[in-house]
Amino acid sequence: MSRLVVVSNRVSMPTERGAKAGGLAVALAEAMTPGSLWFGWSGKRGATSSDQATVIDHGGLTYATVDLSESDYRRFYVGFSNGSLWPLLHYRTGLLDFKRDDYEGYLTVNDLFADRLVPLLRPDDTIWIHDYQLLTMADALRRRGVKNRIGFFLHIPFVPPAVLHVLPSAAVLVRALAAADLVGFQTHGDRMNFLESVASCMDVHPDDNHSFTHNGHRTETIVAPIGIDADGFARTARRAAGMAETKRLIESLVGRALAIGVDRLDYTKGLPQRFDAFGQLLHRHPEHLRRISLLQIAARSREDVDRYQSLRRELDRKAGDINGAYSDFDWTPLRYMTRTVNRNTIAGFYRLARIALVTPLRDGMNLVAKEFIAAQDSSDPGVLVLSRFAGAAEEMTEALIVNPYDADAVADAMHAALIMPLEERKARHAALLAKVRRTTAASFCRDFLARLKAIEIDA
Ligand code: GDG
Repeated sequence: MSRLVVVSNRVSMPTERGAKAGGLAVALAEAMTPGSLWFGWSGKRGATSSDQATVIDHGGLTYATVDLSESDYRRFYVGFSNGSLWPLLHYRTGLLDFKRDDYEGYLTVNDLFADRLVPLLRPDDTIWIHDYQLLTMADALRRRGVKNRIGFFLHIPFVPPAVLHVLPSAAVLVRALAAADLVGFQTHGDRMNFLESVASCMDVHPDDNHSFTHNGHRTETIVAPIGIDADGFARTARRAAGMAETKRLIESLVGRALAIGVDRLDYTKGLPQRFDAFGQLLHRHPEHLRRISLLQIAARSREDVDRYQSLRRELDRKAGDINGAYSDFDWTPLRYMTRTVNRNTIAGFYRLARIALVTPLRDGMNLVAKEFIAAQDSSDPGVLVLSRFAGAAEEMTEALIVNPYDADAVADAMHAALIMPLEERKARHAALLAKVRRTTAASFCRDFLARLKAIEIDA
């Protein structure tokens, strides 16, 4: 049987597991059947980038990691990946901080990854590359003569050509992606944008299967929405009911409704707009004064990128404004924390919440929306307020779908959620839960890999 080789920017080493269980790490853990190899950056920065990968066997899996020099890390990761590609692919062209030197560093690190991976490869390995940091790696492997099946999955959105071309060298990236045999997206909209970009950059048009051929190489595409282990997460949430943190939260609420937001502190997540909408709820629907608290967990992220520091200052100020304007001596409307919270604790908090606010300005999928639904008590479930610009909205149509830029509309959706009759809450939750249980982390991996392995390649 062919061995699976997963490549992602960051490898979570077994010793770090649990510390930072984000969506990507959990989904990839599902893909890693015994014998698989996981290759990527170690998270370590040194004087020079590694001249060979460090290979460790653990728990039936092989982990192969490389260190990056400080300069490679800055140009590849901070500079181009997070300063150019991240804002661009979230439609935020105004935030683009493009520097040619960063772009060159990006190509260098994608080449370095390919150079360090090639000696570890076997002829029948199936290679699965993940996400926006590694757009040119499939092509880098091909240039080194690698003939294996290569799949690529993009976890974040893909933009239409008019937005894409704001980035200098965008066409180079699109052509490099076409070196993969299978390119996967979270939504139909993202795939359509990619195929239009292929047409615009390469003058190549897709067939009826959304595949295209360029210089004799055929590239297939797939829509494979990522999900979570819904039943496992539901168990975690139920168990959390007995935890000390859950009890403390219940006591502190003294019967008030809880609204919850859980996000990385990132400008794509629409946090300032969410705070404004919460302020609007208290202003326009004063019957909720003293009756609701919003708990916003905003785990600090990418603190070495300037825009993330200014966002944090903006949120500090807005939180102060709302609490200054509406607090009472025994009630704080907004509880805002930038610490990382334990995953089990978060599961218990979701279950207590009457509303989840998942209102990103753009998001590839958004796993918080799925976690919240999985965590609910189905006899008295909370209501999901979901941005139409999250990939999750393509499937999760029974949520209250909002435009996150419209503070009044989000405030009205919160109000509707607070007064929603139990029967309607149950019906919406049941429909959403069925969907969350259907597309899980495991089914995502299975569907993508089945399609990749079915592709005929000329060896
Ligand atoms: C990218 C795409 C796509 C958050 N705060 C804490 C914490 N989290 C966990 C959540 C959730 C995960 O992190 C976040 O996943 P999201 O999907 O919401 O967002 P991104 O991090 O931006 O992920 C996204 C995803 O990749 C997968 O393809 O859905 O669109 O942007 O699991 O619960 N976890 C803990 N403490 C926190 O404070 N433990």
